[in-house]
Amino acid sequence: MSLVTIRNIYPICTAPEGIPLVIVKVETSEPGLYGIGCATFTQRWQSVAHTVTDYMKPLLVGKDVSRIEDIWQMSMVSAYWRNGPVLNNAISGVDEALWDIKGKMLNTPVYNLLGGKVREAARVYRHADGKTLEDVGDRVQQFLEEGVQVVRVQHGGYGGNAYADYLDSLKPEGAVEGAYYDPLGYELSVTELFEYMRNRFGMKVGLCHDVHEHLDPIHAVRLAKALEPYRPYFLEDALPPEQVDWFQMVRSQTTVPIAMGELFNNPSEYNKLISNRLIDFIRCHISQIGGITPAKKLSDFCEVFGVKTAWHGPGDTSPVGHAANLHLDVSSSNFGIQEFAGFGQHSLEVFPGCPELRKGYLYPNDKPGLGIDIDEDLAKKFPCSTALPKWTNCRRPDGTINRP
Ligand code: GCO
Ligand code: MG
Repeated sequence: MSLVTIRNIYPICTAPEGIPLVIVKVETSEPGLYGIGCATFTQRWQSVAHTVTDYMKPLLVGKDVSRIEDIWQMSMVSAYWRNGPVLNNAISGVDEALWDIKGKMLNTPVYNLLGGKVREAARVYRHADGKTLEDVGDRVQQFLEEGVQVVRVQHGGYGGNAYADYLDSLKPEGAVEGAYYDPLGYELSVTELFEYMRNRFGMKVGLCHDVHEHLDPIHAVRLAKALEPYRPYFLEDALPPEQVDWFQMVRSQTTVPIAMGELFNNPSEYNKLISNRLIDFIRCHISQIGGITPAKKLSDFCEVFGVKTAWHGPGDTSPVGHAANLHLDVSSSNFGIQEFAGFGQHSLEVFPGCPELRKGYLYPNDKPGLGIDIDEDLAKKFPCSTALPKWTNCRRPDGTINRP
């Protein structure tokens, strides 16, 4: 095949489940040959879309589609300042689309370009939450009956604030609006949650929990110590990225497996955590670090230090992003587990070729490239909202903003 070049690049913004998603489509000089990639930063989806149109397109149209590494490196430094969430997501959309194109040109799935399968499917963990401990437990039971082996348990969302009806009594006069929560009440609720789950399900079920950076560092250490007898599968985001040096104390005080990464954009945020073995699972949001190209490098770097992958897989990762996660999952020896928020019916229709979940495992198909497509006409029927998120206006009882 003669030289194939990038002919057009554009964003497709769609919200099949009400969550804004950004997909990038890269069309080539070869009629009918195109790729798609995930560029989803849901809180700033418009900024990513503009970046794709205003900068990635003029930068890359005419470039050789085979030069994935060079295009990634060139895109990363093109704005001089780099490693931010908006630019990284725009780069990810192109990067994943180029891997998709390369697979299509070679008539093979992307996982074969990453070293081939080391497993047939990726074991997933699902999200259980609820109004009461019994509700959370019932949700765990449902997942176990579906064959899921690891469940993330939360009681009242992040910060356990959903049912803290006493919160108003803790606020000062004239408290401004926000997503208030009580750190102490939350911290105590987590040990109650794990006590309940272990009494109901025993010690063999994998249970993880997402602190979502809602505790002061020393209280995060205290919580990790308190959970040790309950043998969590992992404790996630116990600290905000700005306080990761406290992980040394977590490590010295407990053997609770530590997961961190969805908020990282920049290698300098995770390099030392990995090389000093201060975490057990790296959880980056792959589009947040720039796509498959950096994620594969990060996964291999982690393998050297015995750190496993648990890529971010929430509702604000697109099905294309979940497919990209999965091609890495099935081809990485140090894969740990895959977060999977599930696909709604609209998503299944907008994104033909979604990976299939069967008995707790997510299966890729054997189609060339990422194995997933997007129905652009149908995508248009689910416009993205421009409303700003309220949950990130996270506040402690006295009104202090907390990392969300
Ligand atoms: C997770 C994450 C998400 C994030 C969300 C932010 O572990 O899946 O914490 O729930 O809060 O992706 O937009
Ligand atoms: Mg999380």
